[in-house]
Order: sequence, then C-alpha cells, then structure tokens
Amino acid sequence: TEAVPSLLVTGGAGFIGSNFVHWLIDHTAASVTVLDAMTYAANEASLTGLPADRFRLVRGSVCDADLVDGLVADADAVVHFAAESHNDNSLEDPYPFVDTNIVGTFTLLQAVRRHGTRLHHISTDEVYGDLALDDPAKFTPTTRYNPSSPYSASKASSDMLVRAWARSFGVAATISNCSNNYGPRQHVEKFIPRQITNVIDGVRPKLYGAGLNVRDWIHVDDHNAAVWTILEHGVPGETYLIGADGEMNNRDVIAMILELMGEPVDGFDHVNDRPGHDLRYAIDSSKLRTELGWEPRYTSFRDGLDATIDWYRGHEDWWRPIKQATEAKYARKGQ
Ligand code: NAD
Ligand code: TDX
Repeated sequence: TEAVPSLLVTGGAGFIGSNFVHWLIDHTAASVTVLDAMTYAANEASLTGLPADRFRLVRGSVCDADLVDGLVADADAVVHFAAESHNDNSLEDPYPFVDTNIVGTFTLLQAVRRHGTRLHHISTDEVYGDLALDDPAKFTPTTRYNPSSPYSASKASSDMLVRAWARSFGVAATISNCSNNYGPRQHVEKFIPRQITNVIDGVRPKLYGAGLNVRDWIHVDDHNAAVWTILEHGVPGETYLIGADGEMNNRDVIAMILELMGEPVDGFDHVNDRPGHDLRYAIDSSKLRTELGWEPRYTSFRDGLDATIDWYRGHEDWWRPIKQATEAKYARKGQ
C-alpha cells in the first residue's frame, strides 16, 4: 500500500492556511504538520476539532533554520503560507515583513534544497502592482513585477528567491499568485471581516478614500482547491495565477454587506485613505483552468459573502477577543 503523504503547512494557524488544513483533512488522506509562529494573526481556535492522528501544530518560526530543517526532513511536500500579510501593518512597521516573508522563505528554500522536497509557495497578485480602472488588461504569468507596498515588495522578493532556487538548484517548486480571499476565519483587520463585525457591533463600516479601488474576490476554499491541484499536477518551476473573475469596488462591497445585513446601503463612513493605495487588481487564471482543469465553485460572490456573514454571526467567540485592539489601532490613524 502507498504511504499516506505527510504535508508540512507553514502559517497553518492563519486565515488561508487554517482553511487549507481543514480542506486537506476533509478532502484527502494526507497527514498534516503545521509550523506557525502564532503571531497576532494566528488563532488556535481555527485548528480545533482536527483528528489527532492526522494533525499536529508546531509553534516556531520559518526563520528558525534548525527547526525548519527537521520538519522538512520528515515531510513529503511543503505548502508555504506563512507570512506577514497586512498592507496597513507593513506601512507602520516593515521589519517583520522583510524578516518572515524574505528571510523565512530563504530559510525554507535552503531546507527543501537539502532534502529534495517538493515546495508550493503561496503568493499574491499584489506583486504586479495595480491597473487603471478602465484598463482591459488583467494580470498574467508574464506581467512585470511592480510592487507598491512593503508587504507586496517582500512577497515579490520571496517569489524571486523561489524562482532562482528552482532554476539554479533544481528545487521542485511551484508558485501561485492569488487575488483577494474572503471566507471564514479571516482576521478582523482585513476589509470584509472588519465591516461585518462593525455592523454586528452597531458601528458604521469604514471605507478608505473614495472607495473606487477594485479587488478581485475569490472564496478561500476555491483558492485552496487550486493550491491542491497545483501541488498534485503543477509543473515544477511554473507559476499559476489563481482568480475567480470577482472584480468589485470597495464601495459596492460595503453596500452589499450593509444590504445583506439589513442596514441602509449608505450607512458607512469615509475614512483616511491608505498611502500608496493600489487602484485595481484583476487576475487572468486561464493557464490554471486550461492546463490543470481547475474551476471555482463559488460563482456567486453575493452568496459567498452571505455565508461569510453567517459565519461571523455564529462565531463571535472566535473574533471578539481581537476586535477591540484592532479597532483601537485603526482609530489612531483616523481609519
Ligand atoms: P494571515 O496573516 O491570516 O496568516 C499568516 C500566518 O502566518 C499566521 O498564522 C502567522 O502566525 C503565521 N506566521 C507569521 N510569521 C511567521 C513566521 N515567522 N513563522 C511561522 N509562521 C508565521 O495571512 P493569510 O491571509 O492567511 O495569508 C496566507 C498567505 O497567503 C500569505 O503568504 C499571503 O501573502 C498569501 N495571500 C493572501 C491573500 C489574501 O487575500 N489574504 C491573497 C493572496 C495571497
Ligand atoms: O477598513 C478598511 N477599509 C477599506 O476601504 C480596510 C481594512 C480596507 N479597505 C480597502 C483597502 C483595499 O482596497 O479594502 C481593500 C481590501 O483591503 P485589505 O483587506 O487590507 O486587502 P488588500 O490590501 O487588498 O490585500 C489583501 O489581498 C492580497 C490581503 O490582505 C493580502 O494578504 C493579499 O496578498
């Protein structure tokens, strides 16, 4: 009988990583080790209810070379989600972004190189910079890198390291650049959960600037199904863009949240804009669809958003402990 694959998932206590772990347990036979530094962005409650014989959590940093080497030695493949992920934080204090996103990815690359281990690196569409609102173009795997924020610059750097280790050292690595995710277990610092939990608290949603900025929304389960497809069938050295044709501007997203939650659609506040705020992201995912046969299952953003609102309504115990400190930080910046 074939041995059950053993996966190392970095950053598995965060938003997308924890959903990936649940997805793996539900949809595959894999056993999973999560390596997570349990920063402010992690939530141990995101990993409750997982079977002890298939899952374990190791607390530690992807920058810890000895720890990473030992874990990689025991894994059949590594999926690398760990990162500092919030643009606004990267404008306040960029150091942890350089450390975790760049040095952490370097540390992992050295380990998978030593052990000949398959790696999938999770990245973002923000490495490509932004598009004009009326530009018919979308991001493709050949779009020039042009990051705007310390966060996106650190992710672009990590992608470049992965490409170099694949080409120069033959590391069996794939990369995916995904658009904005939404769904359960996303930190309340992020746009959609911040507004949903504000409305639950009777606080008006907060829109940066005029709010005409467009994001290309994808449900986190669709992202993770694509990651699994790439892990199984992707070609080492290749980059795949993940997106579900979900472009919408921030003002319209807030209006939809308000409407779904039974509030007047104009019941939001304009607050200070983000410095360097990217205008528009848009993903062309045709390579992933054509070559690997992936397709999104959440084709209605409205339905996915409605289900996400239900999740936050039903899991106040998950987000309540982090809500107040998150809002206090925004309040200091007039956001
Ligand atoms: P998140 O902030 O919710 O989770 C990140 C996790 O990484 C946390 O659990 C945190 O504790 C952990 N972590 C941070 N530093 C670490 C370190 N040094 N060592 C080990 N673990 C560490 O982020 P997310 O939204 O789930 O994003 C996950 C990945 O997906 C990131 O690489 C991000 O760049 C990428 N991504 C996110 C989106 C999105 O819309 N959220 C879109 C595209 C790509
Ligand atoms: O309160 C808010 N009001 C608001 O208008 C917040 C928190 C955000 N915004 C705007 C800024 C963006 O245009 O909403 C949009 C989405 O903001 P974020 O949730 O901070 O996401 P973004 O900056 O687009 O980055 C996200 O997608 C790409 C993730 O956080 C990244 O990790 C990922 O790489």
